Amino acid sequence: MTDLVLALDVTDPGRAVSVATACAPHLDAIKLGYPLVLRSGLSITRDLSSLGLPLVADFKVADIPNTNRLIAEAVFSAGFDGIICHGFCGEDSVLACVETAHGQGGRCFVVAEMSHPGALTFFSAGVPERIARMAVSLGADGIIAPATRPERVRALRGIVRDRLIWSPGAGAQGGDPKVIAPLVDGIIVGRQVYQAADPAAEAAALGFLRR
Ligand code: OMP
Repeated sequence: MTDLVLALDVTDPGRAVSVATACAPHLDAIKLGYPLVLRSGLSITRDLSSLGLPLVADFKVADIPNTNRLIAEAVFSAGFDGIICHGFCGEDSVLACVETAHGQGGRCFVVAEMSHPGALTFFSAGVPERIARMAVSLGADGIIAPATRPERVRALRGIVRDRLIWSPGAGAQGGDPKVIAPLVDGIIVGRQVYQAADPAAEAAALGFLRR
């Protein structure tokens, strides 16, 4: 079973709520990040809470431990259920997010390797493996790994074992959802769904991933 996570990078808050509402029956979680929250404010969680889906804040938190903690506290106070942080800032910074998430009954995902071509400038030479190992040792709930590079997801699975892998990069970024879904616990899809003429139908069509 692979979860379908909608990346709700819709910049108009009203449309974001209507897309999320239409797609909700076909989703397992919704991921919200800067493109929407910078326009809507954190209170968008109130407009989405009635959907009954986990809401994950993708702020790719990447700061010193104290600042990470303050960001994570704001995220969970606003009603989010999960947070995504970067791993490259090191153990103490990641731990601040993991501890804050767990203190609020939430989950923390750590970006191990990004999905875009330029990611390989720095997410290479064993760095993603080191981040994945660190995420496991700090008790993070899962990692983010690229649907654009299934072979890398396989390699990282060998490290994180039964921790979750959520994977963005299918659809608009060129990854094949059929290839990546069996390798991961959650597939993150944005534009393929929310830019479709009928987002709910597109989300429903991805339902085969969830079986
Ligand atoms: P689409 O490319 O439109 O499907 O959106 C992918 C979503 O996943 C966006 O919200 C990205 O910010 C996010 N994402 C990546 O695309 N690549 C990554 O390496 C990491 C993320 C993420 O952390 O979610």
